[in-house]
Amino acid sequence: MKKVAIIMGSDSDLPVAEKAAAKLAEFAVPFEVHIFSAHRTPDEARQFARCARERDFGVIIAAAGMAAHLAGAIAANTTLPVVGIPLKSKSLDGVDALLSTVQMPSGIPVATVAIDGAVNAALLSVEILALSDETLARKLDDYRAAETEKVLAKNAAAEARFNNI
Ligand code: RP5
Repeated sequence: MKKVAIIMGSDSDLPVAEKAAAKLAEFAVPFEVHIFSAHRTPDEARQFARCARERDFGVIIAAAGMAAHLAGAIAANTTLPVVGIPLKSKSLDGVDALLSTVQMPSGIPVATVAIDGAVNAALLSVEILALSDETLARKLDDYRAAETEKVLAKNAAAEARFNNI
């Protein structure tokens, strides 16, 4: 199976990025974690992106906050799918990173998830890998069914409490 790379701009991004790592581990998808910054270590970020396909990665998740150019800078240097996670910041609540990540020019796509949306970034990566992996596709079906059951159980509890049924 191909690997997923989780790249983040700073170690201060780890609390969110770790949620993507945990979700990938749940699906037994192999991954690597790296801290490369589009601004502070641009050469390392570029080098990683350039070699990612030959190093057997299938998807790159890029998480960054503030003027978040990491996902775009990675995408500029690879044709692997790049999933961008805009991270919440103190001053602008993540809207800065959201706009920096989502507003890519035509030709260099970044699939941007919600602010701090690490779980969806991981799930989207699993879905991409599952295009060529039936076992992974079945795991996704099972996961979705289990999530649905959880919500239905919450609904049943709320109905029992408030609707006298
Ligand atoms: C971004 O700047 C990083 O992705 C991080 O979210 C933000 C702040 O970084 P630190 O100053 O906490 O290292 O590049």
